Amino acid sequence: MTEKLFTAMRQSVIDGDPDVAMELARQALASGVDPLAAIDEGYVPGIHVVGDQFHTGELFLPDMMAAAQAMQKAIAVLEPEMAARAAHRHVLGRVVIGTVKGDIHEIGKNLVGMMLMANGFEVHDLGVDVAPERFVEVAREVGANVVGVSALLTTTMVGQRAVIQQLADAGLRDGVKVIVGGAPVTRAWADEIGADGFGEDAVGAVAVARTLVGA
Ligand code: B1M
Repeated sequence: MTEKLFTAMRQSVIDGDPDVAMELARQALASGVDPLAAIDEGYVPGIHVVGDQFHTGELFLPDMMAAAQAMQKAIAVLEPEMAARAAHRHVLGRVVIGTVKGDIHEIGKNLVGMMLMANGFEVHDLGVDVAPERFVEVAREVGANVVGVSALLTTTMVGQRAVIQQLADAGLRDGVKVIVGGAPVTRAWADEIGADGFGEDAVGAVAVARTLVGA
């Protein structure tokens, strides 16, 4: 039953059909399916198929946009339940998260933010196309212990280095741990730019964040 639901979720993203994607998310909630499992095992495999087909030229940018929209609409249905599960938890740390300047990919970053929230972190999400100065400004403003920087393009990954550099220039680097992630990001890249942690996926990002704040 759940497998059937996940297969339909995957297909709704491939079809770029937000109505079906949202309806399936509602069905998942009604039948007590873990919202994170619905995202990871239902919708995410669908967006990966779309990405691969875009890469091979079988699908085009409008198809990728429709798929992303279907996925985001479904996640919006699941989000209140994830937030409810996170309520009344002890705050483990303050995280400022965003996608680097020049990059508008937000689905993975949103998932990381939601997972951190669900696991007891206070999360300040700056959105996409975020200038390094903005990461610094908000990190200072909220007293962040962790800054999370997402990048999905090989051309924008350098923005992660810029955020680390600007945190250092602002004298905040000692008190702020930096986690980087995103599809093209590797542990070797994280080490090269002097990040404190690398998250391969949302679950990995939470594990790294917990370690970095000593939780
Ligand atoms: Co774009 N895009 N896209 N795109 N897109 C990719 C990334 C691409 C790999 C597709 C491909 O060619 N196969 C390719 C990048 C190639 C490269 O540089 N290596 C690509 C391209 C080329 C582009 C454009 C340049 C296309 C064009 O205009 N010609 C353009 C760039 C726009 C820009 O940013 N300036 C573009 C645009 C778009 C859309 C707007 C259509 C849309 C984004 C919509 C949105 O986010 N609102 C889009 C999409 C949807 C994708 C794919 C299909 C899916 C990305 C996604 O959401 N994945 C993607 C192909 C792919 O990844 N297979 C592709 C699902 C998500 C759950 O995974 O984001 O990897 P991901 O996040 C994971 C982990 O990476 C990690 O945890 C997450 C959850 O498990 N993670 C972190 C992410 N951030 C983290 C931060 C952390 C820790 C872990 O710590 C802080």
